Formats: sequence, structure tokens, C-alpha cells
Amino acid sequence: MDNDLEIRIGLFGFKGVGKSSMIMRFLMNEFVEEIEMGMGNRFRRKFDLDDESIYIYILDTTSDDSEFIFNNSIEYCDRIILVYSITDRLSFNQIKIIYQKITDYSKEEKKYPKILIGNKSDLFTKRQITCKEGKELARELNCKYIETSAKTGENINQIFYESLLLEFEELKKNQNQNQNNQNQNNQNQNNQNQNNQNQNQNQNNQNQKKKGKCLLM
Ligand SMILES: Nc1nc2c(ncn2[C@@H]2O[C@H](COP(=O)(O)OP(=O)(O)OP(=O)(O)O)[C@@H](O)[C@H]2O)c(=O)[nH]1
Ligand SMILES: [Mg+2]
Repeated sequence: MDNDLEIRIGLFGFKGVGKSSMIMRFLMNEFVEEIEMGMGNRFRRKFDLDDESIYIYILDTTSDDSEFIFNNSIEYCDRIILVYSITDRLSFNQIKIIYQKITDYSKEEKKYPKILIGNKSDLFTKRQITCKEGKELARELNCKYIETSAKTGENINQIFYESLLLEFEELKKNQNQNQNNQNQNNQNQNNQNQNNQNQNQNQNNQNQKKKGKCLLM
């Protein structure tokens, strides 16, 4: 249980872009037209991979959150996903502002958003933001760009798995770093032992010389 991996994912974006609906689709595989989910809701889903359990905690936010709640939400999350609606230009314009607020507040680069979502891809006849614009913004923010639909379920699972993957990569990187540090420590310890051995050997030689001198006398 202690080794179970936990990952806390937060969805951030302007109101009405479909954050709660995406979470509902991922957790329940359902789409509800008028979803009622209070702000700050947290959800948990467990995965079993081989003999390991992975817990995904998901935080639902709203753009009406106070600065205090917003900052608390950033504290809570390991990974942050940015969401706009492809049918809503205002929500697209808000992305940079939200990104700035997150990077201003968080000192941990790990928390900088790595995934940008254009949701409501099923409403292509009402599209206001082209795929190209989405990709360009993603490139600018150093994010991966994915279009989703909470209504049809398109790519919804993928965005949570992508976050999980990023977390695994980070974990592996840290493990390798720790291993390298450990190897370096071992090497230093070996060098130290070698030095000590050399010193002892020198001391023995000197003692031997002294002894030899005594014998001669
Ligand atoms: N067609 C379509 N409608 C969607 C989609 N996702 C959400 N909606 C609808 O968009 C409206 C807003 O969805 P919510 O999930 O409440 O949006 P939200 O981002 O949680 O909004 P706030 O909680 O106010 O910040 C609802 O009427 C949803 O049914 C989608 O992928 N396709
Ligand atoms: Mg909501």
C-alpha cells in the first residue's frame, strides 16, 4: 500500500468549457446535459497494473474560484490540465491568463501545465477555434494538444493516461537520479576506503622501517 502510486490531477479552464463533464465521462462513462457538480470536488479512481495499484485523484475547479481556492488547488495537484472549448473564443483567450497565474504561483516546474485540451470536438459546426490555433498555443505553452468530447467520450481516457504517463516518466527520472547519486556515494566511499588503505600501508611501511632500524641497532 505504501508503494502505491498516487497522482493528483486538476482541470483548469474558463466556466462552461466542460471540465465537470469530462471528469464525469472518465469516472462514470456518462454524459449529463446539465451537470451539477460543486466547486472544489475531488474524485478518486483506482487502477491495478500488474501487482501495483495506482490511485488517480481528480480535482474539479471553476473559474469563479477565489484566489485562495485557486492557489490551494494548485498546491493540491501534481499535474494540471488546461481546458478550453473549441466553440468559445473567450475560453481560448483565457488559457494564457490561467497559465500565467499557475506559473506565477507555482515554483515547481512539474506543475506547469503539459496538456492543453480543446473540448466539445463533437460541436464542429460551432467551432470558433481551429485545430491549428490550438496547436500553436500548445506549442507556445510547451504543452501537448488534444481535442476531446465529453459528449462522445473522444480522447477523454487518453488525457488522464497521458498525465499518468508523465508522472511515471518523472518518477523514473527521479529513480535514475537517486541511483546515480547512490552510485556516486558508493564510488566516493570506495575512494575513501582506498585512501585509508594506502595510509595504513604507508604507516605500516614506516613502522617496518623503524623496526628495521631498531634491529640494525
Ligand atoms: N456538446 C458538448 N457539450 C458539452 C461537452 N462538455 C460539456 N458540455 C456541455 O457544456 C455545458 C458546461 O459543461 P460543464 O461540464 O458544466 O462545464 P464546466 O467547465 O465544469 O463549467 P464550470 O463548472 O461552470 O466551470 C454543459 O451543458 C455540458 O453538457 C462536450 O464535449 N460536448
Ligand atoms: Mg464544473
